[in-house]
Amino acid sequence: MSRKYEELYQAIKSSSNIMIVPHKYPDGDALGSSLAIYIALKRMGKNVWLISHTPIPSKYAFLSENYTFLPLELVPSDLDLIIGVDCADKERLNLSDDYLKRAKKVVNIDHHVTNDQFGSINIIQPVAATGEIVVDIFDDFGFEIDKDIATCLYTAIATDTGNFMYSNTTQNSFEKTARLFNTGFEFVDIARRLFLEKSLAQTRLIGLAISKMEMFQDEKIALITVMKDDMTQVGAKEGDCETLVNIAVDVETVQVAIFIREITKSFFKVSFRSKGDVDVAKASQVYGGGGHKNAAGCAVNGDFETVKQNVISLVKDMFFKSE
Ligand SMILES: [Mn+2]
Repeated sequence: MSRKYEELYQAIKSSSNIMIVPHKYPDGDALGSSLAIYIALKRMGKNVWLISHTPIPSKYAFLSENYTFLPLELVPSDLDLIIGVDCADKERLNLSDDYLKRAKKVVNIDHHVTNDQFGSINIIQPVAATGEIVVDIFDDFGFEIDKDIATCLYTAIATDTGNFMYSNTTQNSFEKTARLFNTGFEFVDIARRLFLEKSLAQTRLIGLAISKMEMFQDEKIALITVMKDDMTQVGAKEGDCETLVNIAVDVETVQVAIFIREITKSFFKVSFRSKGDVDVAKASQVYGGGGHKNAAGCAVNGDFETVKQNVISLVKDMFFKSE
């Protein structure tokens, strides 16, 4: 056992009351990894509270069918251990210094290289998903990984690697996932839920949005817009917009996809996706937004036509000026 793992093992062993905290606005990795730890600690006979600062996205509701993510207020104050999961920094852990002082120790399990080491025990490994670290820890500790835990950890790794298609995917991602298969977890069913299934409203919204998609710059720029009326027409909810910009960037000629969503008549959310070296984070920064090279976003004020023209001009000038 490595020194870090030994420290964690001892901390768990000597604790009775443990709180597990995924980052706010939790994704599949944060939810799957924290739920896996919750199940394992419960089985050890610990008193465990699993919290979430913000609602669980409906896509992941199946994970918590038999478990509840509590609001922070329902956790008793005498904690021995707080375990932050998939939180790149203290801000994402979202607990005040006073709150953290309630616990004897704070554990920080995460995979972001930028992690600010907020814990008293920091287990940070630069892998694709926190789920990969959890598989490693459980195997090292000799904790049994059964169907339920495997479902959680597969969800964690598969979602953070974009179904094993993002550039962060490594041999380790596959190995840690492959290791889960001897549990007989419902792989096909879970994969379908995570990567194929959509609500009817979402499916209709995709149809509507694609029918209105506009192309610019020899079909290298695609623009998809969704107005409030479109959402109402198909009965879509906010989360139903998620995949639209990815559909646009998957058009083979497209290098930059832009997605504009009307929030109010004079306020719009804009998402960018790109392929290869086109760094759309630069475009979102012009409007005070952020993101990564191939996926970024920002919010823009103005009337729709002005916002649309400005965003398209920005992308043309920034990435296609020489053409
Ligand atoms: Mn993650």
